Amino acid sequence: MAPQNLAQKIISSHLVDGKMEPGQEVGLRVDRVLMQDATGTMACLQFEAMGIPRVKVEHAAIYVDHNILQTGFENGDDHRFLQTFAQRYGIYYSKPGNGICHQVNLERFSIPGKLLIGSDSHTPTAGGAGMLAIGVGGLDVAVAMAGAPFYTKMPKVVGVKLTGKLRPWVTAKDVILEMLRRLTVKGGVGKIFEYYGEGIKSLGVPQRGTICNMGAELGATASIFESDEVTLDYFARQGRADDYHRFAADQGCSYDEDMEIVLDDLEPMIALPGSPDAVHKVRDVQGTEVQQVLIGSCTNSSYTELMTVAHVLKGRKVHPNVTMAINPGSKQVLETVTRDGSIYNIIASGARLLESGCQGCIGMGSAPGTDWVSVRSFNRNWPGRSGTKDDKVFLTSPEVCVACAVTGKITDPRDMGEYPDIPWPDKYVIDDTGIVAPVPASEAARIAVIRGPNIKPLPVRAPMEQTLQGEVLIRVGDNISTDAIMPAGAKILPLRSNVPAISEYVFYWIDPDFAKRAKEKNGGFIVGGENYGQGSSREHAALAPMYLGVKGVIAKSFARIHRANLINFGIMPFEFANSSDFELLKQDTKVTINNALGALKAGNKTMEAIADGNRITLKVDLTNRQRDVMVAGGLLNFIKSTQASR
Ligand code: MIC
Ligand code: SF4
Repeated sequence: MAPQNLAQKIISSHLVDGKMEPGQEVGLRVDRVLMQDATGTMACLQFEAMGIPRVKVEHAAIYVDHNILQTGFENGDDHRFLQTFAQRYGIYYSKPGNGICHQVNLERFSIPGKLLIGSDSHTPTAGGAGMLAIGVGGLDVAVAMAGAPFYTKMPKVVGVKLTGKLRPWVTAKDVILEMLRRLTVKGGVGKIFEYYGEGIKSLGVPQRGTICNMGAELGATASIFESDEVTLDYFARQGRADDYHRFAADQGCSYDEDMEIVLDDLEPMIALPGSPDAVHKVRDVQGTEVQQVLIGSCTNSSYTELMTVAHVLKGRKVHPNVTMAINPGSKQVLETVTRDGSIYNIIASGARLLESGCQGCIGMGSAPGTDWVSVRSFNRNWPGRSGTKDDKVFLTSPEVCVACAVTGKITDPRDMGEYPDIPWPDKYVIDDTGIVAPVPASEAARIAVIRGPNIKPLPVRAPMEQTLQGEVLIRVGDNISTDAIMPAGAKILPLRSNVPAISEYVFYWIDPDFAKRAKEKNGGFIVGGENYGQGSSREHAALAPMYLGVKGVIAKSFARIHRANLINFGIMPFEFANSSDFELLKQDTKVTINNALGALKAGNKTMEAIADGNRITLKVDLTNRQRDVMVAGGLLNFIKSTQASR
């Protein structure tokens, strides 16, 4: 057999269907799954609808980290549902306050060489510990928990050679910001990034995790590092040396594409408001006054980062015009920094210490004031995501963040003196109090699953119609994120378990009348530009439009997870054969696609739409399996029909 890279090794050892040729669909056996609260209630309801008594993967975990504000009964009810559901069906439950799913997963449950899928787009963070970890929609997780394979297109594997060593104050965040600068937010679609070379030796597992985490912003399927002595060291300090094994690429393996980054050449970088790929050198934008600094998120809230921040803050104060808040990635991080005494420097500086969780990253608190410049160590800054319309959110490393907090303006941290070289802790504090184990299968029947009134039944689409007909309900431009389609934030996120209620907010920031119009017109079509649906895995960006009667999205191109979610919920993802036809499909244009059902069944690669008298060719790039799913009206219907016919 030809020498294989890491991605090929994991994919070939998990392959149950299809051929490993880039672009072909592959079916993969899933070892482990991860869910979080904002996508997890739906995934659990979907799993329940399949009637399987116990999860069939080797490890499943659900983390409460997004919806933890508890401004009404909704979040608490969801937490209770998830905990009882988890105990009953064989899932580990991580309580609110225990940390962000990706950080806790890296610390406590990552295993090199395993295949993990998770209902959150930053699941690839676990690639920092040698896992092939892929972000997917909740329904894909539910199906995997039922023991079925996960299907995706075989990605291209890009080898990224890291040479040299990062200079002081330059960090892993700068590596991934450099990738975004070079490749943009759509440069990673259909690709896995595999980092190798002597440069990886100086990056710890959490730093590798930072790089893999923000590969999601490239649109990548996953990112991965080998497991080596650095990984072993991390696992040993986690008290999990037994979970380690060496997992390396074969000597002489090759990649579909190659890149190189010379670490010594990098400088502190920052993404300007609006998009994670608007990357510049900090030096080029320094001096801008800052009103808010936030440190945390699944990208950058490990022990080393918090310790570095604490060290910089020692004997210093947060600038009078700046409000600074920190949300540690996990209880373990917070506990270890507290044990070491460094938490004192953070509190004494005047920074606000928040609990471990997603917090301001998803607009759950910490929304900036009008015209504030907000500098964050997060991974996403699409307009409005912070919870404030017309926000100005910059993304950068914790090192740049803390420099800004102290000086009150965008500052290159190399102006802050000597770089604090933080050693790893001898041992992290190991205390899994925040993780509730499932009860043994033999006792599971005694656990009653508790449902509050916020948890509404799952809406299901009817099978595919013969003819698809309706008006264009909205036309949007390129790189529309799932945050734009289905916003989050403190008002909307608590409604994730209630599709009728959350549907009222589809496209809320772009066009608050969208939901009303969609209902009045009995559904219709959405028209989009390139990379439609970039960003999160939230299937509500498909599920809620489906509930409003949307039958198809016609776009120039799609982001991977959102495209899969559209198919899972029976919404046709059409691509323009000729992208200039985009101009013909304005809001209110009447669209008819005759014999859509027949064309789907016949395997046609195109369909013709009649749009106010114009004929437009639409590409239908679906595998046979996806066609069957579409005909059934979505994946849940499809699975149920295959279960019934067995
Ligand atoms: C995000 O960062 O956008 C989220 C919130 O974590 C989402 C998941 C969700 O919307 O529930 C993601 O990244 O998939
Ligand atoms: Fe949470 Fe933000 Fe990470 Fe999403 S990107 S999982 S909201 S911390």
